Amino acid sequence: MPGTFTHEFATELYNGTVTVNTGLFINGQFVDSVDRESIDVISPVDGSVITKVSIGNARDIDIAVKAARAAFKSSWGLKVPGSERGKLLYKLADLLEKNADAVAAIEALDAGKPFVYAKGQDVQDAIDNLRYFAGWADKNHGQTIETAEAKFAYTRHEPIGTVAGIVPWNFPLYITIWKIAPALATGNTIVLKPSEMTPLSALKLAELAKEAGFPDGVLNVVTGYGAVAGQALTEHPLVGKVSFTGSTTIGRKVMETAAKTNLKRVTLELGGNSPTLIFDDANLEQTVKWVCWIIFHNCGQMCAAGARILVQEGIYDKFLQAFTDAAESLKQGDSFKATTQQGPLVSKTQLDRVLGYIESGKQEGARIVTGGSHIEGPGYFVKPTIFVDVKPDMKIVREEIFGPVAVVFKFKTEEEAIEAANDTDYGLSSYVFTENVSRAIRVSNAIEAGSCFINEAILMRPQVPFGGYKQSGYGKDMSEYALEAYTQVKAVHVNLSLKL
Ligand code: TXE
Repeated sequence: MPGTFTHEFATELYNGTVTVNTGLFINGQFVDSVDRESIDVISPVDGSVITKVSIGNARDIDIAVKAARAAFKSSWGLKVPGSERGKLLYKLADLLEKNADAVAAIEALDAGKPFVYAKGQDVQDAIDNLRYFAGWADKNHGQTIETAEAKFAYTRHEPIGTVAGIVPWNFPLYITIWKIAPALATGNTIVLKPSEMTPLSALKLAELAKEAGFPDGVLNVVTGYGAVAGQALTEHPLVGKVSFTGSTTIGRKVMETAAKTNLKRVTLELGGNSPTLIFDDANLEQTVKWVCWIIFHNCGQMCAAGARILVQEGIYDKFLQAFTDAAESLKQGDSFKATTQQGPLVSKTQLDRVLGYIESGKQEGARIVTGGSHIEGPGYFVKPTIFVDVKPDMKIVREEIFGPVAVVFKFKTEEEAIEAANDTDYGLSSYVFTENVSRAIRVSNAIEAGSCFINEAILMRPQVPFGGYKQSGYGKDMSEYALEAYTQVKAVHVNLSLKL
């Protein structure tokens, strides 16, 4: 029998008991993995073991995919009208809202996020996305096309079948919803593979989906290692599409595997190394607040983090001082305290990776203005770090650090800033701070990235597409554009005259 994890919270922000089923969720039931193997779930706050969850292998994936395929044919897909699918998604959103505190507490415990953000951002954004796509479920129509006298054609937006959602650890619940909501709204069934580091919120979501009344097999969750369960999903011949969010290295591999097997469709949301451009006329006080969010929110573990900060020479000194003061005042620590603004990195591996980048920055001659070290203790906390005296070819400039580390450049002209902003293999997001509207639009048009935020940070909305240019991947999450990624268009030609 699969286990249950129970945790009692008695904290400043949340008091209550949460339970999470720790088996695999396949065909509407929590079950043990075939091999009955499990993995430790580690707290990033102190390195302790929170619980264990089952880990699936290729055989578990096969069982889950076949259950999802059977559900697609018998009780979802073209069998259930969009309006009914929408109702279930609304119900799931309502249940998530009802359980928002408990789910946020799970996310805070598992990923080390401050509870305030886990609830106000991750869980709330997940609810908003579910409702947005619930509304689309009965509105994703095709077209009627006149072709000749007594002839016409029409298009149908049909689901692909069974899709796979492979999810990382930085926004475990929120990114899970990016996959589930459009997939189910458009009539697909799904097998989800959460990150092995943060599996708990997806398992809780599975329990809520069962309570909402989704037919068995429509939504399945197989926790496990990427190289085993994730790889098996991308190889499986009954999976018609993979939606992947993770590293560029694994994204490349997912694409290769999809090409070598059944040519399944692939959408990839990979890393980034986004530029933040600050012009002389920017509002200093507001810009500093936004920039702290852009690079330090979620401890910098954001694909859209604007880590390369380009500042015009006239405002450079004032900005650097104010930004340094703000970074030094960020409060790190206990996720369940109202004052905590920053948690730890997600794992020891991520801590070592980020410290490795900081070391490489020092070795290559960049100068640390503040931070630059691990905060002593059992948790994976790193001080907010700012580098200056950086050169375009340094590793800390070229690669995605994925931690609370900013590199700050000085520039003179708009042209120079645009060139530096685009000097990267990535193209996920970008940020422009200026009070000159013409410049804001001109610069955002010139930046090679899938998003540009003008005078604000990464505040994503379900109505707005998100996805990269260049090696940040392709395909969009959220918005009407995401519907295309989960449907295939059939053209039906009709001859009313019956004549040749
Ligand atoms: O990512 P992986 P990691 C970037 C960020 C970070 C780096 C490494 O720079 O430092 O990637 O993080 C699953 N087939 N991003 O190693 O390995 C894995 O189990 C199928 C940016 O954690 O790409 C997990 O569920 N799946 C990113 C997911 O892929 C496989 C968010 C992501 O893990 C697999 C996370 C395989 N062969 C990291 N191997 C973003 N875009 O936001 C692993 N996985």
